[in-house]
Amino acid sequence: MHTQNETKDGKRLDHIAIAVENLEESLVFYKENLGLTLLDIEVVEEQGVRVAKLCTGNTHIELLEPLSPETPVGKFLAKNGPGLHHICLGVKDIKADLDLLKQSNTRLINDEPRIGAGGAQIAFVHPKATGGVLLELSQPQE
Ligand code: CMX
Repeated sequence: MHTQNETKDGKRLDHIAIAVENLEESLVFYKENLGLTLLDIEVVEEQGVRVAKLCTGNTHIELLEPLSPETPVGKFLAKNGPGLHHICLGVKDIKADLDLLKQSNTRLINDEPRIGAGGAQIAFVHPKATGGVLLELSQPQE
């Protein structure tokens, strides 16, 4: 049965990600000044980022620090400076969702799932398809 926190097929806002130069410096605001709880800091080599996960109820905020300037988030910071990087929908069956998006010729960045934070299967939808916002789909590890 679906709850008010998710759609009939189990989609829900999982997190909002913000690109930052330095996690520890950014955590002074989010954790100490704002009072959010830091759940975890994780290196996700495949994505080239160090991720701090902050609890915001049923969703979370992710702060993304690039592992080097050559990574995608490093390049994003060089081009745009710190700021909103992507939003993420948690999904129950990412392969089925990707198949549906392919059937509608939606422009995807990833045709097949990759591994993201927490071992989740993730895939990005191209911002051209979403109104200019990078959208991540994420199926949590069982
Ligand atoms: N917001 C809006 N547009 C963005 C964007 C962003 N954050 N990042 C990239 N784009 C745009 C680019 O400008 C580009 O547009 P054009 O096609 O018009 O030139 C397009 O999206 C594709 O970007 P790209 O960098 O050229 O394409 P890549 O395939 O090399 O990489 C992407 C795409 C988004 C996966 C990569 O840039 C990226 O950001 N990777 C990091 C992903 C990440 O945050 N992982 C977090 C893991 C933690 C977790 O599980 O949540």
